[in-house]
Amino acid sequence: MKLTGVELRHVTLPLISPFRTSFGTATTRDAVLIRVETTEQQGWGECVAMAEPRYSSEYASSCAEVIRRFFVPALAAAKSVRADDVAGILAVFRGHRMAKAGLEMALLDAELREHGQSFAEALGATRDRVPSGVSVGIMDSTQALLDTVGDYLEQGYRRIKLKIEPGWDLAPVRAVRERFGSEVVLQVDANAAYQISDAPALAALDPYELALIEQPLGEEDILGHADLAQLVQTPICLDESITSVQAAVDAIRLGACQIVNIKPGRVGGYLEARRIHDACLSRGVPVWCGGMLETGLGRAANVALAALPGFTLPGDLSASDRYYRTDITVPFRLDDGNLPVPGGPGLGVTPIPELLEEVTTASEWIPV
Ligand code: OSB
Ligand code: MG
Repeated sequence: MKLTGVELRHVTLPLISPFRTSFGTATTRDAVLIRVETTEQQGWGECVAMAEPRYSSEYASSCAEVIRRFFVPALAAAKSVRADDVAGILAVFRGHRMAKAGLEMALLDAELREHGQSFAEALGATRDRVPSGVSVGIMDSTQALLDTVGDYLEQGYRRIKLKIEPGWDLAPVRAVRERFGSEVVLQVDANAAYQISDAPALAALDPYELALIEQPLGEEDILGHADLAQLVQTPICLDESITSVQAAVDAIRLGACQIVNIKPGRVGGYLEARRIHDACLSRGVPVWCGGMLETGLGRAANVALAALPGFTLPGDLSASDRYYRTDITVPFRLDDGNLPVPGGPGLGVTPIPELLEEVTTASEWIPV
């Protein structure tokens, strides 16, 4: 297929409730959506970078800039481009993985629609539904946290993840365990808020039988995580540190993680995400699908990815109403704690024009 134009849409969706992590508080989801037009089809992508460079160095408007200025001209120069070629063509540009991932996703959607194949089929999914986990932000009080967690458990979520930071770790974990019991699958995510000298505070979580501790230390601190893994019993899982299949293989070999969070945006796309899945599966390392508060577009692709056989732990894939009163696609709903894997061509969902219009703050057309 030949790329004939790209539309970038900046959207702002109000969150149902503020989402507080160790790196900041979000009350809205500001994202860049990407629509590609090819000679045969159109396709949608979602860039997962957030409004500010706190979780990652990329941020929404940096992605729009690098796509407009460098990526679209590079792809336009190719006579014909398949989704499989995108990463190779863009490899001359360093980094900017979230921007690359969003653009590749849109081209993959267009290509699969052309061939009548779903994301799930193309990626190698082996299931038609995936268990749904929920990520719970830092709260002002333990009572507020218990109310929130209780509500999610009642809705059927299969796994609870608590955001933690120094000073909000032992107390919330203990309170949730005491209130809801040991059967609840429980894990924590620090978003790089700790130092190796905090090992005793993290080891204090050992008695609570957490499934994992996600990204306790800095993004680049691979050896620190390997050292920490010797000091705590809870398995270490990496998120921010895993930027490629190479990074994943190295971290595993160095003993820095026992579990891997795969986020397609963070690693440069769904095709690299699948390679990480394959590498982890062959090494016996469990993986799960991370989330970035995606709209229905990114969620559709994530659910398809999470249906691959190596995704043996519930992902950060919640129903649309955990995030948004009104999603831009047909909303994803929990069914007995699972989300259905879309079966239609491409993503299997598209933005509903009126709903998309309502949340669009700016749009630009990049002709090629
Ligand atoms: O670290 O996993 C993270 C959201 C935004 C940025 C980083 C993270 C998260 C989440 C939410 O934990 C996951 C979700 O439900 O989409
Ligand atoms: Mg995380």
